[in-house]
Amino acid sequence: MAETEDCVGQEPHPVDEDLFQEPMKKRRRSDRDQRFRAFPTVEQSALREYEKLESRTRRVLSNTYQKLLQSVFLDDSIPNGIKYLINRLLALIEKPPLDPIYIGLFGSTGAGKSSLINAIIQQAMFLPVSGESICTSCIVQVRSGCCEQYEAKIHLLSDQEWKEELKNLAKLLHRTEELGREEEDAWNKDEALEEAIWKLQMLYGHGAEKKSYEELLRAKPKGRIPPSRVITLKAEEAEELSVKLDSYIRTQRRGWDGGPAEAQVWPLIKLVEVTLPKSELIPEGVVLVDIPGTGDFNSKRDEMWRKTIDKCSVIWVISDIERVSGGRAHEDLLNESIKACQRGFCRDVALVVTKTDKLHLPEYLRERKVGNPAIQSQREAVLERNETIKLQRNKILKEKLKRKLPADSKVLELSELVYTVSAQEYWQQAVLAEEETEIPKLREHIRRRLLDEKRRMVTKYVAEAFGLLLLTDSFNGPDHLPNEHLHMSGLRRFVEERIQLLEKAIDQCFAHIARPLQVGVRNARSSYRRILGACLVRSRGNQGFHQTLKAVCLKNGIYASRTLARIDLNEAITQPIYDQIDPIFGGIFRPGKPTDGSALMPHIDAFKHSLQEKMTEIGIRNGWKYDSCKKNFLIQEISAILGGLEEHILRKKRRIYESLTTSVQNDLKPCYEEAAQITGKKACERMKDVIRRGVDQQVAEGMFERAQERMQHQLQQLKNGITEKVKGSISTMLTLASSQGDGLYKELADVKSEYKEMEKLHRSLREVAENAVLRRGMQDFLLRMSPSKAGPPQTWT
Ligand SMILES: Nc1nc2c(ncn2[C@@H]2O[C@H](COP(=O)(O)OP(=O)(O)OP(=O)(O)O)[C@@H](O)[C@H]2O)c(=O)[nH]1
Ligand SMILES: [Mg+2]
Repeated sequence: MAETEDCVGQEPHPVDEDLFQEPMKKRRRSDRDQRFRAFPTVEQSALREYEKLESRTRRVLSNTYQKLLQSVFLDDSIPNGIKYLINRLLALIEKPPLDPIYIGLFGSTGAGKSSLINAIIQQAMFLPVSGESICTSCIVQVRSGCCEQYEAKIHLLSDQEWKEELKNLAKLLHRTEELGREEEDAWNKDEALEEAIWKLQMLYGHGAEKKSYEELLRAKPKGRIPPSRVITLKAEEAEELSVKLDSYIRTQRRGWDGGPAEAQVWPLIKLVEVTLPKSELIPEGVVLVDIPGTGDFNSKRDEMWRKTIDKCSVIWVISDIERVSGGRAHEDLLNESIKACQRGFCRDVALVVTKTDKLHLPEYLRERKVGNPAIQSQREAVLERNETIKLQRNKILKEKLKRKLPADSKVLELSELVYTVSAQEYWQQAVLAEEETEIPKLREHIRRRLLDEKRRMVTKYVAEAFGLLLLTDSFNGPDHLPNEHLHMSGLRRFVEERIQLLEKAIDQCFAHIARPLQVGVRNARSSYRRILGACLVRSRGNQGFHQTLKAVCLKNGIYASRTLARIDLNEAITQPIYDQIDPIFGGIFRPGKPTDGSALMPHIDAFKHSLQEKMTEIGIRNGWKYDSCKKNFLIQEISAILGGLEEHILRKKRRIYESLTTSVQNDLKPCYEEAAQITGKKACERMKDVIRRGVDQQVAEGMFERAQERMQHQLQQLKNGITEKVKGSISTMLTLASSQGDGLYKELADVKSEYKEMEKLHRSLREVAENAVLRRGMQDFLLRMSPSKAGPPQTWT
């Protein structure tokens, strides 16, 4: 991203340049214009206007900052108020333009994730794909930058992280028991074991699996590992990079020997980041993330897997059309995505059904209900089936989301939850036209998302900057009314009262979860044996399960690999509690407006409004003629402080949500450790026994109740955190607002011109929004009038 920011920074922007000339009049084809080639004209203009607004705001802030610094530069002590201003200005100047929007493609192996990314970025065969075996071996992030080159960064596990994995792999392979022939066979078929051997052999060569941990520490890896733990590849052409990258990404066959040297570092790869040159098709600021499989045995990689899912603001669950109904893996992935909405930042889940071209016409016609108009061609059949699937899956997915998420979640309002795509037909167009492959639709989804985010972010940024300029300017205003202090202390009392009310409201809001938690705990107590039993039984009995179970215990109840479905005992036995609390939990942390007082944010909003109202009221009563600036600033600044709170809450949400499983995992740790030590005859059965007994004992001693308490405790902590933060910031602000009278006032540099400029920028926010609506309206109108109706007029050049 550094390069990206550089490019933005280099753009010359005289502040007084006329801001919103029609783009048609200014045919300057700068890099900036090029960057939005991915957008149809209407969206291009809106994005460009928002970017201009933002960079000019930054410029004004920077000028103000410099002036302030100059005026206090030689002072021995800088008044607190000025310090506050300087820090706030700097924080705003350094704020990144837009956090990247991560779009996660999440799906079982072979579902077509990598093929889909290739189609979206219009680079056939760029990422490796395979029809035969598991293909993508690690998380791959694809974005476009502003440089001409293709670049990839391969991030490796750190030395420490690898040592930790090595220790576990060695433990897993350590065989102290005497095995019978049958057990020997079972041992050899164990998936966890196979994977462990494979990783060691890949990195250290044959025979590594027989070495002890200490010996492995001394062994020299075959591949070249740079000290920075990042391998950077560069290329002029897509194909060139694709070839270089292939063996890092592609899963290597087991038992394979020799092959490319690059592949030898495969067990160490944590993440691959690919940056394309300015892309025609994915705009800068968007990152497509190929998330293969269901996690990893290595804790660090597994954590990355979870975190990657959680940082996605859009998740596409990718499913092969032939597996979309009834597949267990598909359901698991869907559930995981919905969990990501609870834990993380995800606001947008969609189901992307792939390979819609796969249709056997005679079979389809026979299965199809009679009575509908006759279907003649493959194309008609595919399109009809797409419609049917959309209707069906849309309904199912919506119902599922409704059960898990609060009723007014944004994602439930989305009209399109299901896409039916064909990456193959996108290239071949033998049966379907480009539009019908729905790849363009996915691109549009991406663009809309980016535009929304940009609009939201710039609006907030400009408003915040305006507030700061107001205050800076007011420092240079005329002296204050003599009875100023009186009002300030009144305001202080008012704020204290309001904070108490806020605390009460938060308590009431969190109280909603108490009952479902209780019911959940009861359900968990009555069903944990059955759930645990199901987790510990494999369809093939103990065959091939021995080391996997050991791996589960070594990892405190969690085992994830590329080949098996994820096993998480802690999550499984707490699921009945989650089933009860999910909608309530989602409700507490939902963004947007409340309906019944169960959500947290509206209470904070109400607090904010009451404060702002009070300020206005005081202002009117006292005829704050000169101080309208100050009042406005306080109002703005209250929004800024409380806006920061929202992010704080979002970050805490994950810990709180996971507190149930974390608590259970902690309680069961001794039992897992005991089980992991078991060796010798019938080790698998004995391990299971230890786990069963351990869980029984913990449940009897109140494990689920403790988990419940911990979640409630975490919520209390969040409440305390919120009130502490509010108290701290508001008190700084009130001190600041009354500081001029306290002798902290200081003659500052004149920032009148910056203030005027900022006022203008603030006013034009509305103008930009109106322009966007107007242009969209015109486009829709033209589209309706055009006889062909062949999609939106797009200018790709
Ligand atoms: N017929 C058809 N085949 C497709 C389509 N998209 C992908 N495939 C095939 O499906 C197979 C798997 O595709 P990949 O893109 O490798 O799947 P993936 O989800 O990335 O799989 P992993 O990397 O193993 O997780 C390949 O043989 C692709 O050619 C499609 O739209 N139509
Ligand atoms: Mg793949």
